[in-house]
Amino acid sequence: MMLAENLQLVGNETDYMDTLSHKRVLIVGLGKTGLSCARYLSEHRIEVAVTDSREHPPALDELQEFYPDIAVFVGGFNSEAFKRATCLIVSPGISLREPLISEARARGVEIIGDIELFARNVDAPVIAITGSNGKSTVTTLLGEMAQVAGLDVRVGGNIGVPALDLLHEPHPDLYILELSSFQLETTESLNARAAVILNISEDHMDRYSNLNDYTAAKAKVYYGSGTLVVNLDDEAVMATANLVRKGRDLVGFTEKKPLENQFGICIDNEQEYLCYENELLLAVSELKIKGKHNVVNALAALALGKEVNIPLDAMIVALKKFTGLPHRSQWVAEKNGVAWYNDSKATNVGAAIAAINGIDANGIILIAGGQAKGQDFSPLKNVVKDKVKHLLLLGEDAELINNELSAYTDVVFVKDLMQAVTKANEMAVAGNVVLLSPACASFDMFSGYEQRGETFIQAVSEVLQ
Ligand code: UMA
Ligand code: ADP
Repeated sequence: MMLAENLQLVGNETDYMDTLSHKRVLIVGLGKTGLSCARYLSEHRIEVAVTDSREHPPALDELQEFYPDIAVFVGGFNSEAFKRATCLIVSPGISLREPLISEARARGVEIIGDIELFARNVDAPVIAITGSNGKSTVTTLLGEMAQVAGLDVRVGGNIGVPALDLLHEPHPDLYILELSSFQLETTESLNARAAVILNISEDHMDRYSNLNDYTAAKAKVYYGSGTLVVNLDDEAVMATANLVRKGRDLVGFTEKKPLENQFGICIDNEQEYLCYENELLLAVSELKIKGKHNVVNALAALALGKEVNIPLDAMIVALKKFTGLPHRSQWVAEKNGVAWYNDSKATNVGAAIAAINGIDANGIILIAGGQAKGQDFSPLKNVVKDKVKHLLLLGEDAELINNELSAYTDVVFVKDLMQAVTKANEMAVAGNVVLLSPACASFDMFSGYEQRGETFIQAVSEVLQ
């Protein structure tokens, strides 16, 4: 496609597969990622073994059906397989602090992840997107912008389709990857054409020692020689970018009026506009996605798209159409002047703060709780004090949230989402908004945030009948 001519190709180390073919490769983890690695390496005739600590990992049946010759060790990590291996490909769900992995590292065993394998074999420009919140929204939006522009684009990574499953002929014009800190831990050579850390706030504190440790993993998205796209309003992002920058191009986005080479918000005739430098691009009121955080997400997508020469007019067409993803500040219903929103994907405090701030009402009835993942809930105090009228808490760590917030709002404990919705319906008066934005992971009560969101939507439809 014609725009591809403007896109520089990133590094392509086909020799790496040769090197790998002389190693004894152990894939650690047999979920989506482990399966994608087994599939990719088998297709390249590289012999592998697989191990998973779970008795029946999700991809076991598929692996055994399609790759019956691959040795598989489940129901615990097989220490003999680790001792034999000279290269480990570790799935994102497994901490590198796992003792058998640390021991392997001490023996000089190569340790990589699926994104590193992708990076060593990719054949077209990559845009890499990480951050504590907003990744899936920006990744999807940018994918839609590229499509409107007529690019052959493949979108994947943490958002769902494992990156290696995107690597097949014919080569596309562009890859867009959502990357988690877990995936970045094992990634050194991605060299994205443009990369962004959207924001940094506490998440996964049950896996990292502290915020620095977590930030260091995210910083790897900027490794290489591509453009650094930065959130000018986020100090942690700026500090991280400045550490790795070394004279490279930097493009910024901000909630303020933009300066040179920046995307931001300008006021014209009392209306807010998305802007590039002085140029007005689109009135904020024309966006279908709501809340300041989503305006910032739109600016981030514009900044990334510009770096791979997606025409501004195509990006604006896509922006106007984009209605957002399910489970992210998703409008569910309105009855008797009360609006109901599902923000089940808010699995950390930063996300819940953004969702609450994004709602244009003071009388919010907030439903929150689940697994805390070691987070500090105190940053919620101010928004809860200002905007949340009742806080309905459920799940494993409800008490922890209560300890931080009970001084700032009325707290009610509920046993499940049905009870939360019933209670919220009794409490709400016209003008209020009921928001599910849990600030916690869902795995104590649900299979994931999708099931939690769907359960909420179902409960709302039953209660409002
Ligand atoms: N696990 C074990 N033992 C093992 C291997 C895994 O108990 O031997 C557990 C992990 O601790 C984890 C779960 O199994 O709880 C899944 O881990 P996995 O590495 O097998 O995950 P995959 O199925 O390969 O899915 C991963 C991402 N999951 C994680 O990082 C936990 C998916 O992101 C991603 O879509 C997929 O690769 C494709 O790239 C999901 C996620 O929750 C959506 N990501 C986290 C987030 O967004 O907050 C980081
Ligand atoms: P991620 O993929 O990083 O989890 P999503 O785009 O799926 O991000 O959004 C998850 C939640 O994070 C949303 O429901 C919303 O509450 C919050 N959120 C989205 N964008 C931002 C942002 N730019 N800043 C802060 N919070 C955000």
